[in-house]
Amino acid sequence: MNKNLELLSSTIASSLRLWRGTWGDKPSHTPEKLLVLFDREDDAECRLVREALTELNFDALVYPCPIGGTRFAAKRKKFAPGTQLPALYDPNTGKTLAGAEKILPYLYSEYLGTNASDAPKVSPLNMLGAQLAGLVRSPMGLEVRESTAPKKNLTLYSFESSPYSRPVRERLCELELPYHLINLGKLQWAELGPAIARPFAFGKYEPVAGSKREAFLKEHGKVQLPYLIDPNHKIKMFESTAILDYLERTYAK
Ligand SMILES: N[C@@H](CCC(=O)N[C@@H](CS)C(=O)NCC(=O)O)C(=O)O
Repeated sequence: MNKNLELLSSTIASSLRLWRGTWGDKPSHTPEKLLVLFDREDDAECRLVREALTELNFDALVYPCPIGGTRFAAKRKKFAPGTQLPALYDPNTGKTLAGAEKILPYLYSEYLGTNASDAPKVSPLNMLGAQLAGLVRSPMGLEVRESTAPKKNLTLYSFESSPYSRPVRERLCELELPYHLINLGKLQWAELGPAIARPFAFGKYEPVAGSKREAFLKEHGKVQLPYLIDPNHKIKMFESTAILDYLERTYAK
């Protein structure tokens, strides 16, 4: 897809969700062990769960399950039997849940200490927005494409509503590439906008002390998403279009 159209439709998708999955400032306690998510990028219920993961500032090991994909079928059987997506396995509690209606209240009550009823709802309105967002991006991130399986998991720094990160997640999904998703949701107004222009950061940008964003800035000298690490080819890269090209060249058949 043309680069500008890609960005426009990804921005429309985020707008249809009213930019849910942007802020990562809920005072949750971080799960000790990484959550495992069986996910389909362009699926409405999966989108609601990924939004919650950003908002709770959680990371996850994502096993993409596009339509027609079979790469993680055995893993699913082990961790999350059944076929419903999204499916979440929480190694901290040993619980497996399938469907946003079960996963969202679980995450909120387990890690935010709120009533399960305070969690985002799988309401008709939320589902409509999530489905329309999917429609705008369809068929990207929906159906499997032939690919080479990586030996080691990739790592992606992203946040759910990021218009630049979405196409990368879609490509990872289509190619069934498992990845450690590190969500760097926004924690303050200074972080709104693209990396090259922070209209609300008056003066020098200072991330919140002790945050994942602070660690990222220390390591890279800037906070810009998406950022991909591929340990299989010793690759670390910024820039969504370069990442998409790299994934295509390296893994698509
Ligand atoms: N040209 C870059 C632009 C990336 C970019 O600006 N990403 C936004 C998120 S959508 C960002 O990093 N914003 C700064 C922040 O979140 O702190 C690309 O295509 O990857």
